[in-house]
Amino acid sequence: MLRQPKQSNLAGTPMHRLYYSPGACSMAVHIVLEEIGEPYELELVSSRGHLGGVGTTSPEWTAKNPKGRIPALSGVTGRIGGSDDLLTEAHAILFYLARTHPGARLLPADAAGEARAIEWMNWLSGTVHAVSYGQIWRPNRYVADERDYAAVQSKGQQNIRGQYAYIESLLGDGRDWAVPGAYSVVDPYLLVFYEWGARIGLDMKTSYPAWRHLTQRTLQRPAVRHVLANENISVP
Ligand SMILES: N[C@@H](CCC(=O)N[C@@H](CS)C(=O)NCC(=O)O)C(=O)O
Repeated sequence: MLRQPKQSNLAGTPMHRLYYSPGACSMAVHIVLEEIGEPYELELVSSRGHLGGVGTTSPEWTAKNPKGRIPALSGVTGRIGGSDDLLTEAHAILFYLARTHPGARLLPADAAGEARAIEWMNWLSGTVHAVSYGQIWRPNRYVADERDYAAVQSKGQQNIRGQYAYIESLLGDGRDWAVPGAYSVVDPYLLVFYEWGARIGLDMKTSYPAWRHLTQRTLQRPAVRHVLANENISVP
């Protein structure tokens, strides 16, 4: 059963609730909520196996978010992807949180810088996550016959290797953060993909030195350490 969201925080505005699953792409949103430092609630919706709460494919969850995915954030005016006041899609949620909390400086203020952040987010969510990790972890989305799963997974592994080499080449140009100049919502999102790389058998420690350097800088942030401990995720 999903819990009823609390109505408001002390300022009378709705308190956000993040629907998340440990180590999933929702981890980037969890980190950004911590970076912002305002109270929020968490509700676990398992995206794989049974980690607790309801599952992403359960009727309780799909009634709320027909896409059957996490992350989702409650307390955001309007409706497109899910139920009233529920915002779906990691990219949308990360940008919403950054824009509603400009003091946290989680996105560049200028149009070109913001477009660079979108350039990262769109490719990571639409290609690396949806296509390549979809092929590896959800081959059933691509082919109906289980006998074809191994071929789809193998192609996904090949796609990820090419995409990770590309990420390494981008980060290897001497920049400090993913969007050069400052930490942004893209960095915790990239951390998710770094950890996933280890999960699919890549040697993240030695094969991607520039990415590893960025990850080590990201791991120094208290908000990041807090969330990794909370979700019980270790990063190589
Ligand atoms: N386009 C969505 C994708 C979200 C997504 O696929 N999330 C995964 C966890 S990382 C999920 O909920 N998987 C559950 C499932 O496919 O049933 C986004 O970027 O937020």
